[in-house]
Amino acid sequence: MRSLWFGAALAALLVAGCGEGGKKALTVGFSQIGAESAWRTAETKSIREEAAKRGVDLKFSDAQGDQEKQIAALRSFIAQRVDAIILAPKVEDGWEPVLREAQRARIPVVLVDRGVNVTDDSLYATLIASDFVDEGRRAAEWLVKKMGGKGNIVQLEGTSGSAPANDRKKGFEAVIAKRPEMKIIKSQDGDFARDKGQEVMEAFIRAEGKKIQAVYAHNDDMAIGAIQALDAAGMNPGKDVLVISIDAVRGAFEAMIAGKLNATVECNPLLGPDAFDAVEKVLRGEALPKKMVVKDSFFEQGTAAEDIKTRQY
Ligand code: GZL
Repeated sequence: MRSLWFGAALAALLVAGCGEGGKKALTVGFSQIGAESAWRTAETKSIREEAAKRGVDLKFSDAQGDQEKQIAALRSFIAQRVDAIILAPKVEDGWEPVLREAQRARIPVVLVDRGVNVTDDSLYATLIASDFVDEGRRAAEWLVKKMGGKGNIVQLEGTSGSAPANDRKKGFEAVIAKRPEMKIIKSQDGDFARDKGQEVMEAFIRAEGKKIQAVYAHNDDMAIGAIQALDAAGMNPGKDVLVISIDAVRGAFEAMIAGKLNATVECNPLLGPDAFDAVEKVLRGEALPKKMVVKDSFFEQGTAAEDIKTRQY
């Protein structure tokens, strides 16, 4: 009789932990940087929605922009023995110890949206991200054409130490370096944030004033902040001062329709489906490429009113 009860209890336990169709539901830890930009919010939404769609038990941690909190979150996921971890690493350095702990616990880590510097790339299953160097290059090539190969540019950089800031700077400056009559007269970290972008742009205007002929912002949020500063200074952004940025969030299309932003290089944040495909593949023991490059488009003022109708973020 006793074994009958035991069997029923075990069956009930097994069913409780299963998704539909009797398969055990996955438990995945997601360490998100924070909510610094519209892009970040769109990425979080994509991951949460995809987890819900697949019946994944998602343990979500928002680090409020603090890498130490991200590392603590990963240690907590390891202690909870999650099946896999998704990590959006704020900066490139400082991850090796905690990634080794995950590897020792045999918990695969999928990187989304930003890369890491490690001595051993077996510490993560794959990186799903855009090509930030190419994004910077495309922004520079557009400016070279628009400015006729000459003029003064100011650069609003993303979070210092982050892969997108490092690579968007690298790609952009490599193109401008080949143009002796184009000069980056100011460059500073605006932390991918709108208010910081406005603040840094105000400082640039105090220092350089009308010498500024173009603004390159590493994301739309900082560009929108810079546009507010240029407007306040009566400098006519989008006309007398060209403004180009990266992300292609809804606010960028609104700024282009208003004639204040000239162009934006897309950086697609809808990484949920690819992230969970990668998690499922690595848990099935399938090999993954070390990097999966996200495809990005390019948008200019002239088509913004049409383009905005089909934007998903
Ligand atoms: C890019 C992402 C960047 C966005 C910013 O993958 O890491 O961080 O370009 C966001 O808007 O804050």
